[in-house]
Amino acid sequence: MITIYSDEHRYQNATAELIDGKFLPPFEMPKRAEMVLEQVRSANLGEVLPPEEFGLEPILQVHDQQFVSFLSTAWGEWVAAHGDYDALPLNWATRTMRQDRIPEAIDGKLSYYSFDAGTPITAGTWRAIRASANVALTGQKRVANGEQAVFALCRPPGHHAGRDLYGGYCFLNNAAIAAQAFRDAGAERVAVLDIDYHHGNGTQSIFYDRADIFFLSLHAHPKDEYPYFLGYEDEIGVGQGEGFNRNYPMPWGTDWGAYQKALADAVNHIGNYAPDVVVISLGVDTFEHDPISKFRLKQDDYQRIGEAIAHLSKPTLFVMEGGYAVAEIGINAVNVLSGFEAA
Ligand code: SS9
Ligand code: ZN
Repeated sequence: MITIYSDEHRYQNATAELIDGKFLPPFEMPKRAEMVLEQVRSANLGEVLPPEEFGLEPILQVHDQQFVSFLSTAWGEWVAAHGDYDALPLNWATRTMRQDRIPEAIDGKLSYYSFDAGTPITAGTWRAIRASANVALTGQKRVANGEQAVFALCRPPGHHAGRDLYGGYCFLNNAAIAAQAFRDAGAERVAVLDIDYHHGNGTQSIFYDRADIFFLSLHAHPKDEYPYFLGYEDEIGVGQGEGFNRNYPMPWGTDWGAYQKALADAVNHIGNYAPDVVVISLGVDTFEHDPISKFRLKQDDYQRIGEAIAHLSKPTLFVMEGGYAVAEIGINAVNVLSGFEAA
């Protein structure tokens, strides 16, 4: 299987991350992607190729123009206001406040366009996120041109990012951008299966009213886990999209036994949908030793995930999302891919 990778992810290199009330060294760090690349190489998964440049057009099929423009200028505006520190928002427009005005001050804009304070914008964020989107789009193009499966080794991840919203380490929704690009290249139906530990709230919200892109997510229950405010089972889509969104929220402590059943059900629904292509939001933060998560999947379980996905026999684009047990991310991610290829 071909892997698409760019070094430019290293430009997203935050000083610290606000988590559990503490400023800690970032969990979402460059080493993550480097460890996955290292495992791709040592497992001889296949060729590693650089991304092509696609420009902003495919990004703007999924994201709001003003949001993208905000991402491109946020760092400069922040430095002018506060100096050379990572940019973080501190308050949000929640109940009783207005959401129909976009503030002019950079702090207000960060608040308007974000949903958490754990996603720093740094000097290199814009450069890194464009490269990450190009990695996904290059993988998409390869699959559209006949490759059976491609691994887009994206970093930063994307599945929490909405049309005009960033958070959860995500700015541009790589998987959604790729799914839309498949549609624009002629695919009639696309299924996006999100197996990251966290609900893919961004991807769900982007495609919620559409029948042409079926979104399914297996994740920790939002009553217990981040992002808390989306990912319940009764979110089934709206309007034309009704019936084309499926959530599988699961309790803390979920291991292969329960996970396997949810995965089998999701795969079965995808099979019935008969998509032209499948996009996998590949998070491996479901791992038993992940430092920020509470599922209990083991290394070998990732092979079985790959096998289950392979049974669909569809052209498949794997898009890297989360996974924070840095030493094992590569092993677990590549296990999904080698399980897919062996099936
Ligand atoms: C844990 C807080 C988690 C955000 C995690 C985003 C994961 C993206 N107490 N903060 S895959
Ligand atoms: Zn995650």
